[in-house]
Amino acid sequence: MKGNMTRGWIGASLAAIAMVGLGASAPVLAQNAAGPTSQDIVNDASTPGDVISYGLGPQAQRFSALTTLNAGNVKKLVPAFASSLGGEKQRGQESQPLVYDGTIYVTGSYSRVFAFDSRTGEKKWEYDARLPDGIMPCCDVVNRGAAIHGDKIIFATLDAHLIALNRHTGKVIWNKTIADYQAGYSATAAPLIVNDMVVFGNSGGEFGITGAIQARDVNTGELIWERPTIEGNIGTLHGQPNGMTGKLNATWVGDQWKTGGGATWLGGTYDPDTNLIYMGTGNPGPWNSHLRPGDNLYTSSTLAIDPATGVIKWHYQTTPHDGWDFDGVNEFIPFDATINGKAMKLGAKADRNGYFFVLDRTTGKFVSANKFVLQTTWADGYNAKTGRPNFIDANRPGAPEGAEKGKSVFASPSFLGGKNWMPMAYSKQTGLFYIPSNDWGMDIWNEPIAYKKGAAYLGAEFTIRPIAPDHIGALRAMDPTTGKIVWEYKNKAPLWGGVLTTAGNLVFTGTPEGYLKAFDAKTGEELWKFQTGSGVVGSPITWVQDGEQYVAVMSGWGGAVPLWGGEVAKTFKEISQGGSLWVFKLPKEAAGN
Ligand SMILES: [Ca+2]
Ligand SMILES: [Ca+2]
Repeated sequence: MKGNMTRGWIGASLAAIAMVGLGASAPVLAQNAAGPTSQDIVNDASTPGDVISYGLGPQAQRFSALTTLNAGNVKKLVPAFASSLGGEKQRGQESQPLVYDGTIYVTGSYSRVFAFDSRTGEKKWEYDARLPDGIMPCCDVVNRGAAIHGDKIIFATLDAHLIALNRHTGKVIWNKTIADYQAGYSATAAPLIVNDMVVFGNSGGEFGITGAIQARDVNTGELIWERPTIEGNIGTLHGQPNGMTGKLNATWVGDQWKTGGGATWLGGTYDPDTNLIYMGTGNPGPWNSHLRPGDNLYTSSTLAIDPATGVIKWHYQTTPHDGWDFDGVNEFIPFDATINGKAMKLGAKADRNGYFFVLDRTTGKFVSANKFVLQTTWADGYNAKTGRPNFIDANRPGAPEGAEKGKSVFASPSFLGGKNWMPMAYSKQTGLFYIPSNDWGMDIWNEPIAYKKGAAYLGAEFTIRPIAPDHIGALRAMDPTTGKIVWEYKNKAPLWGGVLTTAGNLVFTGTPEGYLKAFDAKTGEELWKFQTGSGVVGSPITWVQDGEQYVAVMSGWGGAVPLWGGEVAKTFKEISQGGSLWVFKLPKEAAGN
């Protein structure tokens, strides 16, 4: 993994998708012409007729209170329609659909957005971003989803733009450059709407970029505040300096904070109860940890941010001084539970490093960390008092000597993570988190590296390896009050799709083998599956339409695994690419039995 690792195949494919004409305008329905407000988005989880946020609510619990479709009748769930994204190039479809006012909005690979009729699947419009040559996404040309607000659909592009489209026509309302793609920046996360602002993160942690969170006016795209995630950088508010992130050189040596990584590439969640935005941060740069002594704040952390100012209210670092590419970007999901007889406002995160964290979401105070994967070689649990990992020093990849590579170690999880980007779900009915996890390790060794603008900044090489004979993927139900795994479903290929849970005692997730599957939320029993024709790496949703309950998910195999899978690639070598929105429903006559 040296030099520019993606330029070849990205560059070759871009000419082919230069511009597809915009579709015809859809008719505007007068009663919903104004569109969703920020308050509607806060209430998204309690309005089952639409899905207007990434995660079914800004807390991103991915929990639906609907019970029409349930463990008793899910066998009667049938396809309603499928809509193809088309295009010569397909690759990973990691998007979560939105549904509003008779339209399903999805983002596709190569920074595309589609609007489909939610009853017939007919395409209303398509928008294709005009991507330049030389974009540098590390891990496939994916996008995780759009945001909706008022008359706008807002999404981020692989060349680090944020674009607002008219949701009725697909025409551009505003288009802002958020960072310099030639320095390695890109963007793939679904934006978050908070108080009429678009809050979003950047990608590029493998290129020595500086992670940052931006908040922009949803109506104009103008920057309101920016908060860099690396100590030593200065934030802004309304164009004025607004204080340094952390303290200069407290956890970084010399000028290393200028190329320190900490990309915020998965976006964040918002909790109206504490009025905090929670953003995860990626790995420090370079991967070779011997080149950057210190904890390297605020990489591999969860940050709690004041939405009004962008100031960091608290932080918790899941992997101090990371040496394995354990990005800490995973979603931090607010939930309430009683622990040791005390009702608490909590948040949980299943980290790439293999541990499931529960924190006090008001203060960031450490509550617990429990393993959710088979093996963690790099640490043996966490110190309950300090909240720091008990490192196993012998299992950190060694320092290079001169031009020689350092000592190779076997590390588990692999850098692809005990859990990667794919979002988990929390059921208010069972009190369990459902984690799409993977059991795998890697040989990893360090090499010398120097920063060069727009070039990979790793100083490490690796080979991914399986660690179990029968599976890599494992969907696991975690009790956050005990840290125990209640059930697990093992999958041969790595799991790479998001999870949905419902009050109908159901858990949905997709597999690379092409299935959307439904499980009993209490027991893990597999109840239903449907073959979509390509790997499912998107996030499912559910809603009510015309008195019937619907489920939708994107199908289209890709993402980081086929690019970096190494020895585990044999578990998915037969899987075809694709690019389709699949929509299912429980017919009225099948409900209630
Ligand atoms: Ca809703
Ligand atoms: Ca990374």
